[in-house]
Amino acid sequence: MFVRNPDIADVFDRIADYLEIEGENPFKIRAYRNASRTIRGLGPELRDLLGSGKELTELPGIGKELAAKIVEILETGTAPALEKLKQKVPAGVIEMLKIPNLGPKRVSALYHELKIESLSALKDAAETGRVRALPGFGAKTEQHIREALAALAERPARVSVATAGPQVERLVGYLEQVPGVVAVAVAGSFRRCRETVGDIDILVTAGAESPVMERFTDFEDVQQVLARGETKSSLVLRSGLQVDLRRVAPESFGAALQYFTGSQAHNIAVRSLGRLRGLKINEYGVFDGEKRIAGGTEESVYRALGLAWIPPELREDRGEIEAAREGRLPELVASAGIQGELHSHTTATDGRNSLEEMALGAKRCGLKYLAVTDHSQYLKMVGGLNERRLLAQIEDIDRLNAKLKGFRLLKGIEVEILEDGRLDLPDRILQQLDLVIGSIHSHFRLPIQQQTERILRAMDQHFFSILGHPSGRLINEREPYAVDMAAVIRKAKERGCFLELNANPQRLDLTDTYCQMAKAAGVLVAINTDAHSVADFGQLIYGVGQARRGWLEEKDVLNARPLKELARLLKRTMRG
Ligand code: DGT
Ligand code: CA
Ligand code: CA
Ligand code: ZN
Repeated sequence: MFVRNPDIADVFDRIADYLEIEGENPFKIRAYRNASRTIRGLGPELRDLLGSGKELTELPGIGKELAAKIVEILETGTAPALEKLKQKVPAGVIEMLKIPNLGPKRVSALYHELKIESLSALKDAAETGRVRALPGFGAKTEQHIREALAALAERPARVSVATAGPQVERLVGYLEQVPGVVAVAVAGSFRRCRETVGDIDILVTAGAESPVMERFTDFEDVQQVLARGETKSSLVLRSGLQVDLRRVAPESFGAALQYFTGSQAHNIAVRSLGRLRGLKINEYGVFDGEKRIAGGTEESVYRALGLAWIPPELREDRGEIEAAREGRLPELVASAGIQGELHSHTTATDGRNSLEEMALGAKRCGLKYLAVTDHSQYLKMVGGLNERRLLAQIEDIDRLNAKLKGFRLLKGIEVEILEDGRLDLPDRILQQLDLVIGSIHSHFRLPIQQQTERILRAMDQHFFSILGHPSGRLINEREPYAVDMAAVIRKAKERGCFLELNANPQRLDLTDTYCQMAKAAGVLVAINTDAHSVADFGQLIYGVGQARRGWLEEKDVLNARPLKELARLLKRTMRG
Protein backbone atom coordinates (compact mmCIF):
# COMPACT_ATOMS: atom_id res chain seq x y z
CA MET A 1 0.00 0.00 0.00
CA PHE A 2 1.30 3.39 -1.04
CA VAL A 3 -0.41 5.92 1.23
CA ARG A 4 0.64 9.51 0.69
CA ASN A 5 0.19 12.68 2.71
CA PRO A 6 -2.87 13.93 0.76
CA ASP A 7 -4.56 10.54 1.37
CA ILE A 8 -3.99 10.89 5.10
CA ALA A 9 -5.24 14.48 5.06
CA ASP A 10 -8.33 13.33 3.14
CA VAL A 11 -9.15 10.74 5.81
CA PHE A 12 -8.91 13.42 8.51
CA ASP A 13 -11.09 15.80 6.53
CA ARG A 14 -13.66 13.08 5.99
CA ILE A 15 -13.73 12.34 9.73
CA ALA A 16 -14.16 16.05 10.45
CA ASP A 17 -17.01 16.26 7.92
CA TYR A 18 -18.82 13.37 9.56
CA LEU A 19 -18.32 14.76 13.05
CA GLU A 20 -19.62 18.13 11.96
CA ILE A 21 -22.67 16.59 10.30
CA GLU A 22 -23.28 14.67 13.51
CA GLY A 23 -22.98 17.89 15.50
CA GLU A 24 -19.99 16.75 17.55
CA ASN A 25 -17.64 18.73 19.77
CA PRO A 26 -16.21 21.69 17.77
CA PHE A 27 -12.76 21.33 19.39
CA LYS A 28 -12.45 17.78 18.20
CA ILE A 29 -13.52 18.79 14.69
CA ARG A 30 -10.99 21.62 14.62
CA ALA A 31 -8.22 19.27 15.73
CA TYR A 32 -8.82 17.06 12.68
CA ARG A 33 -9.02 20.05 10.33
CA ASN A 34 -5.77 21.53 11.68
CA ALA A 35 -3.98 18.21 11.41
CA SER A 36 -5.19 17.81 7.83
CA ARG A 37 -3.85 21.25 6.93
CA THR A 38 -0.48 20.52 8.54
CA ILE A 39 -0.15 17.25 6.65
CA ARG A 40 -1.11 18.76 3.31
CA GLY A 41 1.53 21.46 3.70
CA LEU A 42 4.25 19.01 4.67
CA GLY A 43 7.22 18.55 2.32
CA PRO A 44 8.36 15.00 3.15
CA GLU A 45 6.00 12.04 3.12
CA LEU A 46 4.83 11.02 6.59
CA ARG A 47 5.71 7.42 5.86
CA ASP A 48 9.28 8.48 5.21
CA LEU A 49 9.41 10.53 8.42
CA LEU A 50 8.07 7.59 10.38
CA GLY A 51 10.50 5.27 8.66
CA SER A 52 13.43 7.47 9.62
CA GLY A 53 12.40 7.25 13.26
CA LYS A 54 10.90 10.75 13.68
CA GLU A 55 8.23 11.27 16.32
CA LEU A 56 5.07 12.41 14.55
CA THR A 57 3.98 14.22 17.72
CA GLU A 58 6.72 16.77 16.97
CA LEU A 59 4.58 18.08 14.12
CA PRO A 60 2.32 21.02 14.95
CA GLY A 61 -1.20 19.95 15.89
CA ILE A 62 -0.42 16.22 15.97
CA GLY A 63 -0.97 14.68 19.40
CA LYS A 64 -0.64 11.08 20.51
CA GLU A 65 -4.12 10.12 19.33
CA LEU A 66 -3.75 11.58 15.84
CA ALA A 67 -0.25 10.13 15.49
CA ALA A 68 -1.69 6.68 16.19
CA LYS A 69 -4.37 7.29 13.57
CA ILE A 70 -1.72 8.29 11.02
CA VAL A 71 0.00 4.95 11.58
CA GLU A 72 -3.33 3.15 11.05
CA ILE A 73 -3.95 5.05 7.83
CA LEU A 74 -0.43 4.39 6.53
CA GLU A 75 -1.02 0.69 7.08
CA THR A 76 -4.58 0.31 5.84
CA GLY A 77 -5.45 3.43 3.84
CA THR A 78 -8.23 4.28 6.26
CA ALA A 79 -8.98 4.63 10.00
CA PRO A 80 -11.40 2.54 12.05
CA ALA A 81 -12.90 5.79 13.33
CA LEU A 82 -13.87 6.76 9.77
CA GLU A 83 -15.24 3.31 8.97
CA LYS A 84 -17.44 3.48 12.06
CA LEU A 85 -18.79 6.89 11.05
CA LYS A 86 -19.56 5.59 7.56
CA GLN A 87 -21.86 3.00 9.13
CA LYS A 88 -23.75 5.72 10.95
CA VAL A 89 -24.34 8.32 8.23
CA PRO A 90 -25.88 7.42 4.83
CA ALA A 91 -23.49 7.78 1.89
CA GLY A 92 -25.96 10.09 0.11
CA VAL A 93 -25.60 12.63 2.90
CA ILE A 94 -21.84 12.82 2.31
CA GLU A 95 -22.46 13.13 -1.42
CA MET A 96 -24.24 16.43 -0.78
CA LEU A 97 -20.85 17.90 0.20
CA LYS A 98 -19.94 17.82 -3.50
CA ILE A 99 -22.25 20.78 -4.04
CA PRO A 100 -20.47 24.13 -3.85
CA ASN A 101 -21.57 26.21 -0.87
CA LEU A 102 -22.93 23.19 0.97
CA GLY A 103 -20.54 22.66 3.86
CA PRO A 104 -21.03 20.12 6.63
CA LYS A 105 -23.13 22.56 8.70
CA ARG A 106 -25.76 23.01 6.00
CA VAL A 107 -25.69 19.34 5.04
CA SER A 108 -26.29 18.57 8.70
CA ALA A 109 -29.39 20.78 8.67
CA LEU A 110 -30.71 19.17 5.48
CA TYR A 111 -30.13 15.72 6.94
CA HIS A 112 -31.47 16.27 10.43
CA GLU A 113 -34.23 18.83 9.79
CA LEU A 114 -35.53 17.65 6.39
CA LYS A 115 -34.37 14.00 6.61
CA ILE A 116 -32.67 14.31 3.20
CA GLU A 117 -30.36 11.34 2.61
CA SER A 118 -29.53 11.50 -1.12
CA LEU A 119 -28.90 13.89 -4.00
CA SER A 120 -32.22 12.96 -5.60
CA ALA A 121 -34.08 13.71 -2.37
CA LEU A 122 -32.23 17.02 -2.23
CA LYS A 123 -33.31 17.82 -5.79
CA ASP A 124 -36.86 17.07 -4.86
CA ALA A 125 -36.74 19.30 -1.80
CA ALA A 126 -35.08 22.15 -3.73
CA GLU A 127 -37.72 21.96 -6.45
CA THR A 128 -40.64 21.99 -4.04
CA GLY A 129 -39.45 24.96 -2.00
CA ARG A 130 -38.71 23.02 1.17
CA VAL A 131 -35.05 24.01 1.29
CA ARG A 132 -35.65 27.75 1.35
CA ALA A 133 -37.87 27.29 4.42
CA LEU A 134 -34.90 26.12 6.49
CA PRO A 135 -33.26 28.77 8.69
CA GLY A 136 -30.06 30.09 7.07
CA PHE A 137 -30.90 28.90 3.54
CA GLY A 138 -33.30 31.16 1.61
CA ALA A 139 -34.49 31.28 -2.01
CA LYS A 140 -31.08 32.19 -3.43
CA THR A 141 -29.34 29.24 -1.83
CA GLU A 142 -32.09 26.95 -3.01
CA GLN A 143 -31.60 28.25 -6.55
CA HIS A 144 -27.84 27.61 -6.28
CA ILE A 145 -28.46 24.07 -5.15
CA ARG A 146 -30.76 23.39 -8.11
CA GLU A 147 -28.19 24.72 -10.56
CA ALA A 148 -25.33 22.81 -8.95
CA LEU A 149 -27.30 19.57 -9.07
CA ALA A 150 -27.97 20.07 -12.77
CA ALA A 151 -24.27 20.75 -13.45
CA LEU A 152 -23.23 17.73 -11.40
CA ALA A 153 -25.52 15.49 -13.45
CA GLU A 154 -24.05 16.84 -16.68
CA ARG A 155 -20.39 16.50 -15.87
CA PRO A 156 -19.24 12.90 -15.96
CA ALA A 157 -15.88 12.11 -14.44
CA ARG A 158 -13.19 10.90 -16.83
CA VAL A 159 -12.22 7.28 -16.41
CA SER A 160 -8.75 5.75 -16.75
CA VAL A 161 -8.20 3.62 -19.87
CA ALA A 162 -7.20 0.74 -17.64
CA THR A 163 -10.56 0.87 -15.84
CA ALA A 164 -12.49 1.19 -19.10
CA GLY A 165 -10.44 -1.39 -21.05
CA PRO A 166 -11.75 -4.66 -19.60
CA GLN A 167 -15.35 -3.40 -19.66
CA VAL A 168 -15.04 -2.39 -23.30
CA GLU A 169 -13.53 -5.76 -24.16
CA ARG A 170 -16.42 -7.65 -22.52
CA LEU A 171 -19.06 -5.51 -24.17
CA VAL A 172 -17.47 -5.82 -27.61
CA GLY A 173 -17.21 -9.60 -27.21
CA TYR A 174 -20.87 -9.71 -26.22
CA LEU A 175 -22.00 -7.61 -29.21
CA GLU A 176 -19.97 -9.72 -31.62
CA GLN A 177 -22.00 -12.76 -30.54
CA VAL A 178 -25.35 -11.15 -31.41
CA PRO A 179 -26.90 -12.80 -34.50
CA GLY A 180 -26.53 -10.81 -37.71
CA VAL A 181 -23.69 -8.60 -36.44
CA VAL A 182 -21.09 -8.07 -39.16
CA ALA A 183 -18.62 -5.72 -37.50
CA VAL A 184 -18.08 -4.02 -34.15
CA ALA A 185 -15.57 -1.22 -33.69
CA VAL A 186 -14.66 1.04 -30.79
CA ALA A 187 -14.19 4.69 -31.76
CA GLY A 188 -13.76 7.92 -29.75
CA SER A 189 -11.01 8.79 -27.29
CA PHE A 190 -10.65 5.11 -26.34
CA ARG A 191 -9.49 4.27 -29.86
CA ARG A 192 -7.17 7.26 -29.84
CA CYS A 193 -5.58 5.79 -26.68
CA ARG A 194 -6.18 8.84 -24.56
CA GLU A 195 -5.12 8.33 -20.96
CA THR A 196 -8.66 8.93 -19.72
CA VAL A 197 -12.00 8.62 -21.49
CA GLY A 198 -15.22 10.57 -21.01
CA ASP A 199 -17.41 7.87 -22.51
CA ILE A 200 -17.11 4.91 -24.88
CA ASP A 201 -18.29 5.12 -28.48
CA ILE A 202 -19.05 1.87 -30.29
CA LEU A 203 -20.18 1.32 -33.89
CA VAL A 204 -21.86 -1.77 -35.33
CA THR A 205 -23.05 -2.92 -38.71
CA ALA A 206 -25.55 -5.72 -38.76
CA GLY A 207 -28.10 -7.36 -41.03
CA ALA A 208 -31.60 -5.85 -41.16
CA GLU A 209 -33.05 -8.53 -38.87
CA SER A 210 -30.32 -8.32 -36.23
CA PRO A 211 -31.60 -7.59 -32.69
CA VAL A 212 -28.32 -5.81 -31.84
CA MET A 213 -29.87 -2.63 -30.40
CA GLU A 214 -32.16 -4.60 -28.06
CA ARG A 215 -29.35 -6.87 -26.99
CA PHE A 216 -27.15 -3.88 -26.25
CA THR A 217 -29.57 -2.47 -23.70
CA ASP A 218 -30.01 -5.98 -22.24
CA PHE A 219 -26.30 -6.28 -21.43
CA GLU A 220 -25.90 -7.70 -17.93
CA ASP A 221 -23.83 -4.84 -16.55
CA VAL A 222 -26.29 -2.08 -17.43
CA GLN A 223 -27.27 0.26 -14.65
CA GLN A 224 -29.37 2.72 -16.61
CA VAL A 225 -30.53 3.08 -20.22
CA LEU A 226 -30.28 6.74 -21.23
CA ALA A 227 -31.60 6.45 -24.79
CA ARG A 228 -33.00 3.61 -26.86
CA GLY A 229 -33.30 3.94 -30.63
CA GLU A 230 -33.00 2.24 -34.01
CA THR A 231 -29.64 3.79 -34.85
CA LYS A 232 -28.40 5.11 -31.52
CA SER A 233 -28.63 3.96 -27.92
CA SER A 234 -26.82 5.09 -24.80
CA LEU A 235 -26.46 3.47 -21.43
CA VAL A 236 -24.56 3.67 -18.21
CA LEU A 237 -22.77 0.56 -16.96
CA ARG A 238 -22.77 -0.34 -13.28
CA SER A 239 -19.27 1.08 -12.99
CA GLY A 240 -20.66 4.49 -14.04
CA LEU A 241 -19.07 4.34 -17.49
CA GLN A 242 -21.32 5.67 -20.27
CA VAL A 243 -21.45 3.84 -23.61
CA ASP A 244 -22.94 5.13 -26.87
CA LEU A 245 -23.76 2.57 -29.56
CA ARG A 246 -24.45 3.58 -33.14
CA ARG A 247 -25.72 1.28 -35.85
CA VAL A 248 -24.42 2.26 -39.28
CA ALA A 249 -24.84 0.96 -42.83
CA PRO A 250 -21.90 -1.03 -44.25
CA GLU A 251 -21.26 1.53 -47.00
CA SER A 252 -20.87 4.20 -44.28
CA PHE A 253 -18.91 2.16 -41.77
CA GLY A 254 -15.52 3.72 -42.57
CA ALA A 255 -16.91 7.22 -42.66
CA ALA A 256 -18.70 6.72 -39.36
CA LEU A 257 -15.60 5.20 -37.78
CA GLN A 258 -13.55 8.15 -38.98
CA TYR A 259 -16.13 10.66 -37.74
CA PHE A 260 -16.71 9.12 -34.32
CA THR A 261 -13.05 8.43 -33.69
CA GLY A 262 -12.38 12.16 -33.73
CA SER A 263 -10.81 14.06 -32.29
CA GLN A 264 -13.13 16.91 -32.99
CA ALA A 265 -10.14 19.11 -33.84
CA HIS A 266 -8.87 16.51 -36.30
CA ASN A 267 -12.32 16.20 -37.90
CA ILE A 268 -12.62 19.94 -38.35
CA ALA A 269 -9.24 20.00 -40.11
CA VAL A 270 -10.24 17.04 -42.30
CA ARG A 271 -13.51 18.68 -43.27
CA SER A 272 -11.89 21.96 -44.22
CA LEU A 273 -9.38 20.09 -46.34
CA GLY A 274 -12.36 18.43 -48.06
CA ARG A 275 -13.99 21.78 -48.62
CA LEU A 276 -10.85 23.00 -50.43
CA ARG A 277 -11.30 20.07 -52.79
CA GLY A 278 -15.02 20.72 -53.23
CA LEU A 279 -15.97 17.62 -51.21
CA LYS A 280 -18.42 17.18 -48.38
CA ILE A 281 -17.51 14.82 -45.54
CA ASN A 282 -19.83 13.53 -42.85
CA GLU A 283 -20.48 10.33 -40.91
CA TYR A 284 -22.19 8.80 -43.99
CA GLY A 285 -19.38 9.23 -46.47
CA VAL A 286 -17.39 11.57 -48.68
CA PHE A 287 -19.58 13.28 -51.27
CA ASP A 288 -18.83 15.03 -54.55
CA GLY A 289 -22.12 16.84 -55.01
CA GLU A 290 -24.73 14.11 -54.57
CA LYS A 291 -22.32 11.33 -55.42
CA ARG A 292 -20.76 9.24 -52.65
CA ILE A 293 -17.12 8.70 -53.56
CA ALA A 294 -15.91 7.02 -50.35
CA GLY A 295 -17.11 5.75 -46.95
CA GLY A 296 -16.94 1.95 -46.67
CA THR A 297 -13.52 2.01 -45.10
CA GLU A 298 -11.47 4.66 -43.31
CA GLU A 299 -8.71 4.24 -45.88
CA SER A 300 -11.15 5.23 -48.63
CA VAL A 301 -12.15 8.37 -46.73
CA TYR A 302 -8.57 9.55 -46.28
CA ARG A 303 -7.63 8.51 -49.81
CA ALA A 304 -10.46 10.63 -51.26
CA LEU A 305 -8.72 13.61 -49.64
CA GLY A 306 -5.30 12.68 -50.96
CA LEU A 307 -4.15 11.47 -47.54
CA ALA A 308 -2.60 8.28 -46.26
CA TRP A 309 -4.56 6.51 -43.53
CA ILE A 310 -3.75 8.18 -40.21
CA PRO A 311 -3.32 6.07 -37.05
CA PRO A 312 -6.02 7.06 -34.50
CA GLU A 313 -3.44 7.99 -31.84
CA LEU A 314 -2.23 10.84 -34.07
CA ARG A 315 -5.64 12.36 -34.76
CA GLU A 316 -5.36 15.44 -32.58
CA ASP A 317 -4.63 18.08 -35.22
CA ARG A 318 -0.97 18.29 -34.26
CA GLY A 319 0.48 18.12 -37.74
CA GLU A 320 -0.73 14.65 -38.72
CA ILE A 321 -2.71 15.88 -41.72
CA GLU A 322 0.28 17.66 -43.28
CA ALA A 323 2.40 14.57 -42.57
CA ALA A 324 -0.20 12.30 -44.20
CA ARG A 325 -0.34 14.56 -47.24
CA GLU A 326 3.42 14.65 -47.62
CA GLY A 327 3.85 10.91 -47.04
CA ARG A 328 5.90 11.37 -43.87
CA LEU A 329 3.66 9.84 -41.21
CA PRO A 330 5.73 8.14 -38.51
CA GLU A 331 5.85 4.37 -38.34
CA LEU A 332 4.62 4.16 -34.77
CA VAL A 333 6.15 1.86 -32.20
CA ALA A 334 4.07 -1.23 -31.34
CA SER A 335 4.11 -3.64 -28.37
CA ALA A 336 5.73 -6.30 -30.54
CA GLY A 337 8.72 -3.99 -31.05
CA ILE A 338 9.52 -3.82 -27.34
CA GLN A 339 12.51 -6.05 -26.55
CA GLY A 340 12.71 -5.76 -22.78
CA GLU A 341 11.73 -3.98 -19.59
CA LEU A 342 13.97 -1.55 -17.78
CA HIS A 343 12.14 -0.80 -14.52
CA SER A 344 10.86 -3.43 -12.11
CA HIS A 345 10.58 -4.24 -8.42
CA THR A 346 10.82 -7.45 -6.42
CA THR A 347 9.91 -8.62 -2.92
CA ALA A 348 13.22 -7.10 -1.82
CA THR A 349 11.24 -3.82 -1.67
CA ASP A 350 7.57 -3.26 -2.56
CA GLY A 351 7.18 -5.80 -5.37
CA ARG A 352 4.99 -8.85 -4.96
CA ASN A 353 7.10 -11.42 -6.83
CA SER A 354 10.60 -12.71 -6.16
CA LEU A 355 13.57 -11.96 -8.40
CA GLU A 356 13.34 -15.38 -10.02
CA GLU A 357 9.56 -15.13 -10.53
CA MET A 358 9.97 -11.73 -12.18
CA ALA A 359 12.70 -13.05 -14.48
CA LEU A 360 10.69 -16.09 -15.55
CA GLY A 361 7.53 -13.97 -15.91
CA ALA A 362 9.29 -11.48 -18.17
CA LYS A 363 10.74 -14.28 -20.26
CA ARG A 364 7.29 -15.85 -20.62
CA CYS A 365 6.01 -12.47 -21.89
CA GLY A 366 8.54 -12.74 -24.71
CA LEU A 367 10.93 -10.12 -23.31
CA LYS A 368 14.64 -10.55 -23.96
CA TYR A 369 15.86 -8.64 -20.92
CA LEU A 370 14.62 -7.29 -17.61
CA ALA A 371 16.28 -4.67 -15.45
CA VAL A 372 15.68 -5.13 -11.74
CA THR A 373 15.43 -1.70 -10.17
CA ASP A 374 14.24 -1.86 -6.59
CA HIS A 375 13.92 1.28 -4.47
CA SER A 376 16.87 2.73 -2.56
CA GLN A 377 17.31 3.14 1.20
CA TYR A 378 15.70 6.60 1.45
CA LEU A 379 12.26 4.97 0.97
CA LYS A 380 12.23 3.23 4.32
CA MET A 381 8.54 2.43 4.28
CA VAL A 382 8.99 0.07 1.32
CA GLY A 383 12.27 -1.35 2.64
CA GLY A 384 14.49 0.47 0.15
CA LEU A 385 17.87 -1.21 -0.48
CA ASN A 386 21.04 -0.06 1.22
CA GLU A 387 24.50 -0.84 -0.15
CA ARG A 388 24.73 -4.22 1.52
CA ARG A 389 21.35 -5.49 0.35
CA LEU A 390 21.94 -4.20 -3.18
CA LEU A 391 25.23 -6.08 -3.28
CA ALA A 392 23.43 -9.25 -2.23
CA GLN A 393 20.88 -8.71 -5.00
CA ILE A 394 23.68 -8.22 -7.53
CA GLU A 395 25.06 -11.63 -6.56
CA ASP A 396 21.62 -13.22 -6.84
CA ILE A 397 21.30 -11.77 -10.34
CA ASP A 398 24.69 -13.20 -11.37
CA ARG A 399 23.58 -16.63 -10.18
CA LEU A 400 20.27 -16.42 -12.03
CA ASN A 401 21.87 -15.14 -15.22
CA ALA A 402 24.14 -18.19 -15.24
CA LYS A 403 20.99 -20.35 -15.39
CA LEU A 404 18.78 -18.36 -17.78
CA LYS A 405 18.99 -19.07 -21.49
CA GLY A 406 18.10 -16.49 -24.14
CA PHE A 407 17.26 -13.97 -21.49
CA ARG A 408 19.25 -11.50 -19.42
CA LEU A 409 18.65 -9.84 -16.08
CA LEU A 410 20.19 -6.39 -15.84
CA LYS A 411 21.35 -4.97 -12.53
CA GLY A 412 19.80 -1.69 -11.60
CA ILE A 413 18.33 0.49 -8.91
CA GLU A 414 15.58 3.07 -8.74
CA VAL A 415 17.60 5.47 -6.69
CA GLU A 416 15.93 8.35 -4.90
CA ILE A 417 16.91 11.80 -6.11
CA LEU A 418 17.47 13.60 -2.81
CA GLU A 419 16.22 17.11 -2.20
CA ASP A 420 19.58 18.62 -3.20
CA GLY A 421 19.93 16.55 -6.39
CA ARG A 422 22.43 14.03 -5.02
CA LEU A 423 21.59 10.35 -5.36
CA ASP A 424 20.67 8.19 -2.41
CA LEU A 425 23.54 5.68 -2.83
CA PRO A 426 27.29 6.22 -3.28
CA ASP A 427 29.12 5.88 -6.59
CA ARG A 428 31.11 2.86 -5.39
CA ILE A 429 27.95 0.75 -5.41
CA LEU A 430 26.21 2.40 -8.38
CA GLN A 431 29.22 1.68 -10.59
CA GLN A 432 28.62 -2.04 -10.23
CA LEU A 433 25.25 -1.77 -11.95
CA ASP A 434 24.15 -1.89 -15.59
CA LEU A 435 21.84 1.08 -15.19
CA VAL A 436 20.59 3.65 -12.69
CA ILE A 437 17.05 5.02 -12.72
CA GLY A 438 16.75 8.24 -10.76
CA SER A 439 13.27 9.09 -9.46
CA ILE A 440 11.54 11.49 -7.13
CA HIS A 441 9.17 10.23 -4.44
CA SER A 442 9.61 13.10 -1.98
CA HIS A 443 9.68 16.91 -1.83
CA PHE A 444 7.14 17.29 -4.61
CA ARG A 445 6.37 20.89 -3.79
CA LEU A 446 9.65 22.65 -4.45
CA PRO A 447 9.36 25.82 -6.56
CA ILE A 448 9.94 25.20 -10.25
CA GLN A 449 13.47 26.56 -10.38
CA GLN A 450 14.62 24.53 -7.38
CA GLN A 451 12.88 21.35 -8.58
CA THR A 452 14.41 21.73 -12.04
CA GLU A 453 17.89 22.34 -10.61
CA ARG A 454 17.49 19.30 -8.38
CA ILE A 455 16.69 17.07 -11.35
CA LEU A 456 19.38 18.53 -13.63
CA ARG A 457 21.94 18.04 -10.88
CA ALA A 458 20.90 14.41 -10.50
CA MET A 459 21.26 13.90 -14.25
CA ASP A 460 24.78 15.31 -14.00
CA GLN A 461 25.91 12.62 -11.55
CA HIS A 462 28.46 10.05 -12.74
CA PHE A 463 25.96 7.21 -12.84
CA PHE A 464 22.56 8.19 -14.16
CA SER A 465 20.77 6.35 -16.98
CA ILE A 466 17.04 7.07 -16.92
CA LEU A 467 14.87 9.71 -15.27
CA GLY A 468 11.91 7.72 -13.85
CA HIS A 469 8.32 9.00 -14.17
CA PRO A 470 9.65 12.48 -14.96
CA SER A 471 6.76 14.66 -13.76
CA GLY A 472 5.56 12.63 -10.78
CA ARG A 473 1.89 13.01 -11.60
CA LEU A 474 -0.80 10.51 -10.64
CA ILE A 475 -3.76 10.88 -12.98
CA ASN A 476 -6.86 12.27 -11.19
CA GLU A 477 -4.89 12.22 -7.96
CA ARG A 478 -1.74 14.26 -7.92
CA GLU A 479 -0.67 17.10 -10.18
CA PRO A 480 2.79 16.89 -11.77
CA TYR A 481 5.48 18.69 -9.84
CA ALA A 482 6.64 22.00 -11.19
CA VAL A 483 9.59 21.35 -13.49
CA ASP A 484 11.00 22.87 -16.67
CA MET A 485 10.72 19.79 -18.88
CA ALA A 486 12.38 21.50 -21.84
CA ALA A 487 15.49 22.00 -19.71
CA VAL A 488 15.33 18.37 -18.55
CA ILE A 489 15.14 17.19 -22.16
CA ARG A 490 18.11 19.40 -23.13
CA LYS A 491 20.11 17.96 -20.24
CA ALA A 492 19.25 14.39 -21.27
CA LYS A 493 20.51 15.16 -24.75
CA GLU A 494 23.71 16.71 -23.41
CA ARG A 495 24.42 13.82 -21.01
CA GLY A 496 23.29 11.00 -23.30
CA CYS A 497 20.81 9.71 -20.73
CA PHE A 498 17.15 8.82 -21.19
CA LEU A 499 13.63 9.65 -20.07
CA GLU A 500 11.04 7.17 -18.92
CA LEU A 501 7.50 6.87 -20.16
CA ASN A 502 6.00 5.03 -17.21
CA ALA A 503 3.33 2.68 -18.59
CA ASN A 504 1.42 2.36 -15.33
CA PRO A 505 -2.02 3.69 -16.38
CA GLN A 506 -2.13 5.84 -13.28
CA ARG A 507 1.07 7.59 -14.35
CA LEU A 508 1.54 7.59 -18.16
CA ASP A 509 4.31 10.05 -17.48
CA LEU A 510 5.90 11.43 -19.87
CA THR A 511 2.83 12.82 -21.52
CA ASP A 512 2.31 12.63 -25.28
CA THR A 513 3.50 16.17 -25.97
CA TYR A 514 6.68 15.69 -23.91
CA CYS A 515 7.34 12.49 -25.88
CA GLN A 516 7.14 14.58 -29.03
CA MET A 517 9.58 17.08 -27.54
CA ALA A 518 12.02 14.34 -26.53
CA LYS A 519 11.87 12.84 -29.99
CA ALA A 520 12.48 16.23 -31.60
CA ALA A 521 15.53 16.69 -29.36
CA GLY A 522 16.86 13.22 -30.19
CA VAL A 523 16.41 11.85 -26.67
CA LEU A 524 15.39 8.19 -26.46
CA VAL A 525 12.40 7.25 -24.30
CA ALA A 526 12.18 4.04 -22.25
CA ILE A 527 8.63 2.63 -22.09
CA ASN A 528 8.64 0.97 -18.66
CA THR A 529 5.84 -0.82 -16.85
CA ASP A 530 7.54 -0.26 -13.47
CA ALA A 531 6.25 -3.78 -12.73
CA HIS A 532 5.61 -4.58 -9.08
CA SER A 533 4.39 -8.06 -10.04
CA VAL A 534 4.52 -10.39 -13.03
CA ALA A 535 0.97 -9.37 -13.98
CA ASP A 536 2.09 -5.74 -14.36
CA PHE A 537 4.11 -6.55 -17.50
CA GLY A 538 0.69 -6.52 -19.22
CA GLN A 539 0.45 -2.76 -18.68
CA LEU A 540 2.94 -2.21 -21.47
CA ILE A 541 0.05 -1.59 -23.89
CA TYR A 542 -0.92 1.61 -22.09
CA GLY A 543 2.61 2.94 -22.33
CA VAL A 544 2.82 2.02 -25.99
CA GLY A 545 -0.50 3.77 -26.62
CA GLN A 546 0.82 6.93 -25.01
CA ALA A 547 4.12 6.64 -26.92
CA ARG A 548 2.18 6.39 -30.17
CA ARG A 549 0.23 9.51 -29.23
CA GLY A 550 3.66 11.08 -28.83
CA TRP A 551 4.63 10.10 -32.40
CA LEU A 552 7.36 7.73 -31.18
CA GLU A 553 8.80 5.18 -33.57
CA GLU A 554 10.83 2.11 -32.71
CA LYS A 555 14.03 4.04 -33.28
CA ASP A 556 12.96 6.56 -30.61
CA VAL A 557 12.47 3.93 -27.92
CA LEU A 558 15.37 2.73 -25.78
CA ASN A 559 13.94 -0.68 -24.92
CA ALA A 560 13.03 -1.39 -28.53
CA ARG A 561 16.78 -1.91 -29.00
CA PRO A 562 18.26 -5.40 -28.95
CA LEU A 563 20.26 -6.26 -25.83
CA LYS A 564 23.65 -5.63 -27.36
CA GLU A 565 22.83 -2.16 -28.58
CA LEU A 566 21.01 -1.36 -25.34
CA ALA A 567 24.07 -2.38 -23.33
CA ARG A 568 26.22 -0.04 -25.39
CA LEU A 569 23.82 2.87 -24.86
CA LEU A 570 23.54 2.21 -21.12
CA LYS A 571 27.29 1.97 -20.72
CA ARG A 572 27.62 5.58 -21.85
CA THR A 573 25.45 6.64 -18.90
CA MET A 574 27.68 4.85 -16.39
CA ARG A 575 30.95 6.64 -16.79
CA GLY A 576 32.52 7.04 -13.40
P1 DGT B 1 -14.27 11.74 -24.57
O1 DGT B 1 -15.46 10.85 -24.73
O2 DGT B 1 -14.57 13.00 -23.88
O3 DGT B 1 -13.12 11.04 -23.95
O4 DGT B 1 -13.77 12.17 -26.02
P2 DGT B 1 -14.26 11.69 -27.46
O5 DGT B 1 -13.26 12.21 -28.43
O6 DGT B 1 -14.54 10.24 -27.47
O7 DGT B 1 -15.57 12.55 -27.67
P3 DGT B 1 -17.11 12.16 -27.83
O8 DGT B 1 -17.44 10.87 -27.17
O9 DGT B 1 -17.87 13.35 -27.40
O10 DGT B 1 -17.32 12.03 -29.39
C1 DGT B 1 -16.67 11.03 -30.14
C2 DGT B 1 -16.18 11.60 -31.42
O11 DGT B 1 -17.26 11.99 -32.25
C3 DGT B 1 -15.36 12.87 -31.26
O12 DGT B 1 -14.00 12.60 -31.01
C4 DGT B 1 -15.54 13.51 -32.60
C5 DGT B 1 -16.93 13.13 -33.01
N1 DGT B 1 -17.85 14.22 -32.70
C6 DGT B 1 -18.79 14.21 -31.74
N2 DGT B 1 -19.47 15.36 -31.75
C7 DGT B 1 -18.92 16.12 -32.71
C8 DGT B 1 -19.16 17.44 -33.22
O13 DGT B 1 -20.05 18.15 -32.75
N3 DGT B 1 -18.37 17.88 -34.23
C9 DGT B 1 -17.39 17.09 -34.75
N4 DGT B 1 -16.63 17.57 -35.74
N5 DGT B 1 -17.13 15.89 -34.31
C10 DGT B 1 -17.88 15.39 -33.31
CA1 CA C 1 -16.09 9.20 -26.13
CA1 CA D 1 -19.68 9.79 -26.94
ZN1 ZN E 1 9.65 2.01 -9.64
